[in-house]
Amino acid sequence: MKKRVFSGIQPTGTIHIGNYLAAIRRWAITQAEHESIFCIVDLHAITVPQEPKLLKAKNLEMAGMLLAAGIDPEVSVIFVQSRVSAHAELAWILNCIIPMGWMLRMIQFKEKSQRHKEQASTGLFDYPALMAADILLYRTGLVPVGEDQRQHVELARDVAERFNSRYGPTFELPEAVIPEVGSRIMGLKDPTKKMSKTGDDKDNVLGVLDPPDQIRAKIMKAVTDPLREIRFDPERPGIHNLLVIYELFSAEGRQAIEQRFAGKGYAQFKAELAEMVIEGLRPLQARFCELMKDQGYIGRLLEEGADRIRPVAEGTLNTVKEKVGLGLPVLRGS
Ligand code: ATP
Ligand code: LTN
Repeated sequence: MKKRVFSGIQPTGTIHIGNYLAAIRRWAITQAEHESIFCIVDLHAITVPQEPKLLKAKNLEMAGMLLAAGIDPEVSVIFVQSRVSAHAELAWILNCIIPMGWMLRMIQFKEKSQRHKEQASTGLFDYPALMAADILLYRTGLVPVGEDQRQHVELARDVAERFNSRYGPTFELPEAVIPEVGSRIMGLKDPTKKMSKTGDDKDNVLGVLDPPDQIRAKIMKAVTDPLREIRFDPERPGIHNLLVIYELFSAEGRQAIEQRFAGKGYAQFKAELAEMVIEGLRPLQARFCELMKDQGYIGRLLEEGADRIRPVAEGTLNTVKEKVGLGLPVLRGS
């Protein structure tokens, strides 16, 4: 049976190869297998401070990136989260059935709030409830994401089960779809932490729009280890991460890659990896530049996407309100 696919990406920071390999590229490859919906989550973006003048432009830029990566607006729906108000409304209702204890277990909040200390907003804490609303509004079956989002998708599933058992069958139970390889691309400078769009040292992050010279420089500076042996070994996070990136861009098997670099030095491996990444990203960068020349077109696509999907979201929201008992009873007389 065909399931609905939904995923989201924040319109913030540098779009990096972790976002591309674990999320955007896979969305494009599998989009025709199911009904696919991709959302640029600007309401999630404002959980940390954003420059108001830049945020709208970032929405367009992210849409340009999704299109450049091959997401076809004839096949999939692309839209901006804040253009469909049912997301925020359902998030509130879900807030009222999610136990605090579940939210307190969310690892991403613990990590991100560390960075922002006492400035961390209530929205940042509540982020998973909004994400659950995104997913459940469309009766989503499959949620393709990177490893860092697994816990949030599981929360969405738990919320769906809790709602269904309290109010009767309403939501589909969603499942995370996480790639076997590359579900967690690590930082180039600190390969013990995931590469991240925001708050990272520039040299830690390989941006999909980085020009060739920058890609070369960042990869050459990437942290490895003193062992000088080019082998897939998760115990050696630096070289392992670079090999995984090579594997994903080359589509070669692990054995073939290890054989190719047997007895060779890290410098040669890194140089070849850089060229592989540069060539892999070249068509995407060219398409992105082309698309960004006509921002009116991207804007219209996003509005059409929101218009197409809004009735689905509102349909679910109305069912939910009815079940929860919000609004007025049907009154007799005028
Ligand atoms: P931030 O670090 O600011 O939270 P982000 O890089 O995690 O940003 P998101 O917009 O939150 O970017 O995530 C978009 C998608 O990219 C999600 O599916 C997420 O799981 C995936 N993703 C993010 N970082 C990585 C990574 N380092 N490796 C693999 N996938 C990743
Ligand atoms: N929290 C996600 C982005 C996101 C999302 C979603 C992903 C918001 N809503 C719904 C999947 C489904 C992140 O990548 N940080």
